[in-house]
Amino acid sequence: MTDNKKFLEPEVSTSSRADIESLQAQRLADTIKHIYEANTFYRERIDGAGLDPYRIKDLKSIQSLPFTTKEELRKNYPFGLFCSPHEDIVRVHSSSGTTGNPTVVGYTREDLKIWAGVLARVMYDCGVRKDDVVQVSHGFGMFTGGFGFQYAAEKIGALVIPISGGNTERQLKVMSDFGTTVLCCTPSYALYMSEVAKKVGLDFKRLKLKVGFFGAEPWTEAMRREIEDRLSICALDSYGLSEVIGPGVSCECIHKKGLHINEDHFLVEVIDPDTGEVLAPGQKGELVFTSLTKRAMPVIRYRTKDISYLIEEQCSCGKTLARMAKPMGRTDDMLIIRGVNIFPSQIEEVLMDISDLEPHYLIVLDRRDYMDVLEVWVEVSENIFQEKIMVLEDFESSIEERLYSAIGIRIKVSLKEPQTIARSQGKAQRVLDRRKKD
Ligand code: DLL
Repeated sequence: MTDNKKFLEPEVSTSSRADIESLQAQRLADTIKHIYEANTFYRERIDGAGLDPYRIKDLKSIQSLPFTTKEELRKNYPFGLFCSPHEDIVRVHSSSGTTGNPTVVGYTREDLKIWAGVLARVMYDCGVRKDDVVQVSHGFGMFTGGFGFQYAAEKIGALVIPISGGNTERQLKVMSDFGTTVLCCTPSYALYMSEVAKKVGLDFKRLKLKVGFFGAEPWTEAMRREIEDRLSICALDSYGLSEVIGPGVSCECIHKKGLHINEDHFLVEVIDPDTGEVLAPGQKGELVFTSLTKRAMPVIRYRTKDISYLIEEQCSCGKTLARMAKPMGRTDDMLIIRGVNIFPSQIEEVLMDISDLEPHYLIVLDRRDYMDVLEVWVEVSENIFQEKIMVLEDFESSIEERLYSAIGIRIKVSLKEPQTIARSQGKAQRVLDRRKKD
């Protein structure tokens, strides 16, 4: 691996649409044949769809297969959808679901290499090299964040610090003493780090940090500005999910104009979440992925519940791989209040643009008189907290107006003292649902 290339694998990253699609079609055919021969669940599905698994010629044939849902993965817990013999599987991870059985994913040795490869590719293409010091502050364990970035950065040859999440003061000391140049964690944890840094008197401008790969949860452009400003870093969005492989499915380049999808390994579709209809580029809908090279646990038309759209125009970085817009949230996080659909990210975008508010908020859902009510708790900064009650009440009303004009419904805002809303060291919990199940 030479270190002066622009892209790690330019032959893939800059290939023509025709070439990438022909590679995808060939890999799709291999995947369908593999799962047909290896797993009864898939054999029945393929037979049920009337598809000949030995005659998959083009990408369109995928559309005759049904979608796969998280519920189906759960039903086949833990190893029911594995398509490689037990002795070939060397690792399992699982999703961070909080209800029911988690979804378990398996990897062969080759799958692990692919995973490290796709994530190394996007990191390298953003400038990560052998002489970098990569601090992995994602959790290590069943969550894919920690190990994913660990192996990818090692593949590049960088020095990796597998510090995991938590113990923030130690994170900062390590960052400063070891000369960390690349940070990998959730965006909410990055913000929390900036807060602790302020408390201990650490100035990020004096550190060597240059780029951060932030992901595992939705975050807005306003949050990016906040992180870049506070950490003095180029903040990039990295996306993935354990069912598909983990982090490394897609990632922004330094132009920050959408996340390049590693299309040679993952086939993407965007569908209307209600009808299942496949949507055209530019149309917003649910992301659906089919893995093209994984062996232990391939996924076919996996419904992610993540909302985004595809971007067709070529990126100025020179990569030709398709891009997806920054995911705006999950269909199951969408709130429907008085008939209006709201994503927490829309509220975040408004709040983060208002000075004198801290980037810590909680959306509280309640039910009063059989009606759902939404309230937003948000912290004010120290300087305004000292103000008189009347000033704070006026401030609340002005935020309510801003939310109303951006979202179209009245949302009550409740200002909170600094440091009172729970901080996250992993995925942030943005919604507190207090409605009684009735
Ligand atoms: O969160 C994998 C990951 C780790 C991605 C580290 C990036 C960095 P899961 O725990 O299976 O895997 O959760 C997957 O998290 O369906 C999205 O809803 C959400 N998610 C992941 N990345 C992003 C992102 C990892 N960049 C679920 N923006 C996904 C918005 C994201 N949501």
